[in-house]
Parts: sequence; C-alpha cells; structure tokens
Amino acid sequence: MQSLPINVYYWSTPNGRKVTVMLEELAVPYTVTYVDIDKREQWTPAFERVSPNHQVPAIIDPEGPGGEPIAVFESGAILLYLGRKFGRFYPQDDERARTAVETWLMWQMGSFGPFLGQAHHFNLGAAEDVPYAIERYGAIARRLYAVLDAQLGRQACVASDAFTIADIAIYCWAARHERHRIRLADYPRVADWFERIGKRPAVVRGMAVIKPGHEDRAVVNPARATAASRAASA
Ligand SMILES: N[C@@H](CCC(=O)N[C@@H](CS)C(=O)NCC(=O)O)C(=O)O
Repeated sequence: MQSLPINVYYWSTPNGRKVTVMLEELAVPYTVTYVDIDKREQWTPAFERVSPNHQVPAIIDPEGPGGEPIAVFESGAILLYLGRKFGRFYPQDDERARTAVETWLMWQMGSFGPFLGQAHHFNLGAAEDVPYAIERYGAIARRLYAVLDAQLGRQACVASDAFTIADIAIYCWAARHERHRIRLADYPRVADWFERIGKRPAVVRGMAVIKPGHEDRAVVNPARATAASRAASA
C-alpha cells in the first residue's frame, strides 16, 4: 500500500518507460518530473542529488525503508526495488525463479540496451557515416534478437511463463526495434511476445507517458535520417 506518490525523474526513452510501465502495472500512485535530456536538464545540481550519474530514470519514494524517503537510480535497480517492495513481477520466495528474472534483467541491462543504443546512435544520430560501427552494432542487435527468440521458444515470457520485470525491461527496448533496424518478422517468437505484452493496458499507459507538447522522435542528424528510415522500413 502506497500513500504518497513515487516521483519519477523521467524522459520518454526505453529506460525511462521501464519505470512508468512498472508503476502502471503495480497501480501505484506516481508523479512525473520531466528531465529533458535534449536540453541537458540531467546536468542540474538538483538532479545530481537524485541521480549521481546524470541519467534518467530515477525515483524518489517518499515511503522508503523505515518510512524514510529513498532515491534510486539505474532502471534495473528501480525495477528490482519496486518488485521487492510490492512483491509483484519479481519472485520473492522461489530462488530459481528469482535468479532467472535477475539473469534476464542483467542481460537487458548489460547487452539489450547498451548495444542497441549504440546502434541507434550510429544509425540515426552520428555526425558522420561510420559503416564499420553500423555493421558492428547491427550484427550484435541481430545476435541478441536471435538469443531472445530462442529463449521465447522455451516459455511464454522471457524468464518463465509469468510476466516479470525482465519482460518490462526488454519490451521497452524492443519497442525501438526500427531504430536498431530489426524486423520483428525475422524473429517470430519475439514478434508474438511483443504483440502480447504490448496489449497489456498498463503497458500501453506506461509507454504513452510523455511531456505534454513533446513529440516522441529520435534525435536525428537530418543528413542521416532519410537513409536510416529507408533501412528501417525496407
Ligand atoms: N544504465 C542506465 C542508463 C540510463 C540512460 O542511458 N539514460 C539515458 C536516457 S535512456 C540518458 O539519461 N541519457 C542522457 C545522458 O546520458 O546524458 C539505466 O538503465 O538507467
């Protein structure tokens, strides 16, 4: 039971959306403080006190351990904190099930995020065309999707048949598949899982959180945008 809202320091990015999706799934009250990373608002001293690494997302839970406020940054740590606190989407007692969730959450945090982000950068944002980097991160993206596809052949969700924080973390990145030039149809089990997860009402609400008036678009070097959008839709 949460009386006071959790404050989310947020921008509408894959890592940010993990938190709003989780809070929507938990039906926990929350407020959003938008941190416009395009305007470098992550560099204010006030935000540094919440997120020492100057990145979104972060949260302040006014009802932390011992009833005192707690600040948490790093999206994986936030998902684990919320999963433990509310006892949902993160197995509490079954060590085998919990380890599977943690394994796939760490897989996302270590690979299915950082490398995909590099793919986005070289596909869409880099100041110059770097074919070596585009191929390198494209190949890694394809390998990661093949791993995910194989895993989803074993059960309905990533860590087990149950929907967990690992699905939330991975879904939010898979939602950007066009930016890392992945055709979901090439990974049919990922495509099926993606469609199922994307129909959950709380996921729809969490993914839709965006600063009023702001448009969800990649930070794109206009000179590169045309080639990249051609590749994504090819
Ligand atoms: N490992 C961090 C990565 C967070 C991250 O990359 N945040 C990006 C937006 S998705 C950001 O704040 N970028 C602005 C910057 O790095 O200056 C997490 O999962 O929370």
